[in-house]
Amino acid sequence: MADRAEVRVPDIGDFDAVEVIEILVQPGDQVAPEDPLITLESDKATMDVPAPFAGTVESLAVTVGDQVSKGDLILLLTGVNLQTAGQAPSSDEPAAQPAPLEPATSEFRVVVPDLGDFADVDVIEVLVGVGDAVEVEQGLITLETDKATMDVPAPKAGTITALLVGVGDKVSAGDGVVTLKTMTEGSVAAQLEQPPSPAEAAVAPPPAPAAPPAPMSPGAAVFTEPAALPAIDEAGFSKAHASPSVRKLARELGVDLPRVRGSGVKGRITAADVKAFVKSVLQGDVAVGGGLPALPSVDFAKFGPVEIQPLSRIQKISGPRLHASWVNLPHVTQHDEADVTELEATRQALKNKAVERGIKLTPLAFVVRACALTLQEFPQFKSSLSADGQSLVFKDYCHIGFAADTPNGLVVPVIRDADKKDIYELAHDLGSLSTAARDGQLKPGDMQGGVFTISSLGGIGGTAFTPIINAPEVAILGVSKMKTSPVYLDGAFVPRLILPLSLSYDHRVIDGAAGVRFTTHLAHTLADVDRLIEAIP
Ligand code: CAO
Repeated sequence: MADRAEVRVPDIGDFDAVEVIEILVQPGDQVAPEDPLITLESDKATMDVPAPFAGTVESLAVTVGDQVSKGDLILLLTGVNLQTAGQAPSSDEPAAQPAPLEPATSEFRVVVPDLGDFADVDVIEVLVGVGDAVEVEQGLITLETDKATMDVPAPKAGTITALLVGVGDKVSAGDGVVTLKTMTEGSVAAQLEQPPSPAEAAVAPPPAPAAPPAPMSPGAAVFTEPAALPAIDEAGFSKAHASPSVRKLARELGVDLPRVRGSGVKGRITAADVKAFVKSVLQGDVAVGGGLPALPSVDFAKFGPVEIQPLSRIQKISGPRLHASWVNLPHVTQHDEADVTELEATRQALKNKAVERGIKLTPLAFVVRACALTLQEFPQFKSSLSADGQSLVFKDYCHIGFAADTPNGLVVPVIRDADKKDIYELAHDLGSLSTAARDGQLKPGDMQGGVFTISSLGGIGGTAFTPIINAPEVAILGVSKMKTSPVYLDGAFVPRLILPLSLSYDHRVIDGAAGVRFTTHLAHTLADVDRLIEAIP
């Protein structure tokens, strides 16, 4: 059968036995080149395998849940136009030893998309450098007009080979931004299993270079101008658990992916979820907001010398997240105090023992333990509101995050199963995660899955503050510096060591009475030293 071809898993880098999490086509479906066929998920990434050429799906060789590796058969295509495909057909005979093809690479210019009425727009930031690996949709440069700022995103994943603009340049639609070297279309490229015979190879045309990208539609640029559409949280968008085809759909529809609740495996966002989200917005079920009033832009240099210091990568990521939480979650902060006189005496007594085990026993370990115990009694404080705002998601696990101050900015490593760890194990985890955070060695998994966060400024000072909730969590505990204060006890003032607590909570989920019950319980737990230091069964 001359027009029949096998589509196999392409080279997917270092990954092996990757799970098929979605089949996007059925037998009988007509597919065009680059149409996504299946979605694969490793522990690091979700990727689509696109059709290498047009054809009709004859049969599928994989199902959801299968583990596949490079070279595994995905499906059979019929009606393949071999002239345009530039490839040799598969025969009905079992395939002879195929030589796995190297992924084809191509290099092309990414150009400024159609900017509507704008021309000669200022480049105010270049977000990448030569040699950087970029993801599809990752911002390359930021443009600014007097009305709006927008990122020009990478149309494909690849490596930057040249920068064609610099900060201060003025650009218009069609001007080059960078040159990008890609591995064919999408994150990975599907390839024909059957290589051409030596004779065919001699005459076969070389693989067609990837077509240069069509100028991007205005929808591809991300306007942060106050507008009727919901603003896209770029940092959240790039992290959202969705395949490239779903991301593309979300871009086309202007959907802010972090706001969409994923119904797929492990919370992955599917195309149906994106469409359902759009429907809810149109029906008015989901508020999208109308943008915030812009802040005045001041030319500080008019008043004296200034120095411009770019934000760190972490600041660029955490800033929009903090902002999103602050503007989306109605924060209330409940301040309280815990009497930690006995706790501190016990900690001092245990400190040296801990040092012998290579552990630094700081007050924070006790606070984590007390929070884990209190969260058992108040599970609502480790729940999350569903994206549609209609239900609460209760979690049967207790991974607690803590804010760590690093030279590059704020990060939140997460202690896994904090409720199953004793005080020494918690202190050990705090130490090792803090060190990794400061050395920039945290892995993405070390910062995921938290249900509640603690921000301790107690080692530095302060009496109280208003921590910002690490959304989609619903509460965060701020801890300030303990100090000896006069407390009226049994008819006399006595010196007691007092730890200030500041609990911020999402008032949509937690009401004031629950907030103060939580901090009261937490304060009692911190005073109950025997409970805090008891071994975990
Ligand atoms: N009151 C008084 N002293 C305290 C204290 C408190 N509440 N908490 C800690 N301390 C003391 C510790 O005992 C330690 O003293 P010694 O060295 O004499 O034993 C000292 O302060 C420093 O502690 P540490 O910082 O090494 O350890 P930690 O476990 O308290 O904190 C970490 C670890 C990573 C949370 C901390 O280093 C950090 O980065 N804090 C800043 C967090 C932050 O920036 N939060 C704001 C985020 S925005 O909301």
